[in-house]
Amino acid sequence: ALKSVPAAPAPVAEEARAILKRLGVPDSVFAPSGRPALSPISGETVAHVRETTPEEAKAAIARADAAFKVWRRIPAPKRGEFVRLIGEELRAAKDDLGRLVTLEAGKVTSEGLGEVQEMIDICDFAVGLSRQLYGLTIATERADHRMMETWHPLGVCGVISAFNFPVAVWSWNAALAFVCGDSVVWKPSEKTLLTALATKAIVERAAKRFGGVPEGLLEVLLGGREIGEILVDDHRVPVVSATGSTAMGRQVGPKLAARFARAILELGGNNAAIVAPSADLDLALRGIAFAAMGTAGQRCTTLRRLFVHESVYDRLVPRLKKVYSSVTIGDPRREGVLVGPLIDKAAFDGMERALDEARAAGGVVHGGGRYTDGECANGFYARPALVEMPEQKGPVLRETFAPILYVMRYTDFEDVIAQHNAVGAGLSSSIFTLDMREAETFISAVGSDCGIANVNIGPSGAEIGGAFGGEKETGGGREAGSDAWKAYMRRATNTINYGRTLPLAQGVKFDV
Ligand code: UN1
Repeated sequence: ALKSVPAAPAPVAEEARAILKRLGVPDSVFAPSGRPALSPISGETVAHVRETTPEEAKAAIARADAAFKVWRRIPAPKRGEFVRLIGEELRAAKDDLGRLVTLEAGKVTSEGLGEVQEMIDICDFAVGLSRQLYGLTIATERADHRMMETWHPLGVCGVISAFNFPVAVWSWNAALAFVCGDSVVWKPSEKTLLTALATKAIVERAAKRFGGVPEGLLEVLLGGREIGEILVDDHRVPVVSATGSTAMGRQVGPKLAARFARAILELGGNNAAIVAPSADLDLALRGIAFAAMGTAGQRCTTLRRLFVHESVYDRLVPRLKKVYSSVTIGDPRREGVLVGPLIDKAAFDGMERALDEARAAGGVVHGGGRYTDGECANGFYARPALVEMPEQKGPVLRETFAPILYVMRYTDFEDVIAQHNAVGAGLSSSIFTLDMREAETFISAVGSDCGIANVNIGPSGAEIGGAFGGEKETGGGREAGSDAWKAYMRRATNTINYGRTLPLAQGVKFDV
């Protein structure tokens, strides 16, 4: 029976259109013949967005290339001032943009707002970075010489982003690219055009306040894969940062390699956690629940595989099952809802297929299936599934972008590390243990092979201060914090002779 719930929130399309207006998205971007922008909350069409034609895409890249040639001459701390203003505009727009993320991507309210906070955080980081694009001074082997490295702007930076972090992923790339002196051409997911348009309007406000931002510093290409391909194939784009599936990366990576462009790839994850005998089980339970069910299992960093030591399995897994069966699913705008809709039918069908395969492989499925209560009838809401597997095989070995957690028992620590690493992807990982030998081994050279390895927190929800990305089929790229900025610049090594002779390196003699 339905619990007594407050009146249904406002119709999705109306609310989204009001936000777009408030955020300053012009009517000219919409056209009846355009691509429908849907909300996964209700399946409603919010608007029809005019798509970018191939000719327009090429013209946009040309404008971005011209903008780069102006922008690279602006001192980096001044470029940082522009990003500071973007951060200010994002602060002012946080409620609206966060809500639009909820409406368009289906994230629950706090996660929609959290996504915008992530944008603000990376802007702050980039502002500081704009005064710290340091190169080294290096000891030379020659007398009266100096050797140093200089970091220069690189060019047009292509950004291809996915529906699940429709605006934060753009910001990790764009905030760095802008302070590094690059222009940006952004191809957002065709499933999240509205948040992209809103972001563009916010950046334009910052540009107006800054004054002197060259036209074309941020271009947005709206459309499907063909439009993305134009960006990937264009020789004026020396670096492309692409977030999405490993299948997408397999297309994009070789194309970029063929023209010697730089690729920053952030692809699939098949992230695991190990629960060791000494684990704090209360803490592990919360960590696992958020990492596995948060964002309805649609994060690259979502927890998908759980290895539980046999000595704690019967204490942890029944509690986990309880959490799974009682988690609140529903309209992500409602207070208390933790699991919103999947992005579309294809995502739901993929989940069902994986669960069938898991059953065929001997798995016992708890939960799963479509949730259609009340106002959820028109979206693709799924009950999160916890699947007890006899071993790691079948669908456990790949990423299904949905809330499925495969649970397995383990006995031996070395063996579980081997199993942990025995999948294609290498994005994020974690261990719950109070044993410092296990914890340190897990994050050591012989432990997790992932780009992110955590202790006593789940694999998802990384802060922007660290470099974000992973190894193997995750693509090897790093975005956001630490020294990820270096991928957006080119490095020149400079050797200066301030003497009167010409000593050659390696002791070579060449007297003419
Ligand atoms: C993604 O799913 O593409 O670590 C990125 C996290 C977020 C980013 C996820 N900060 O879960």
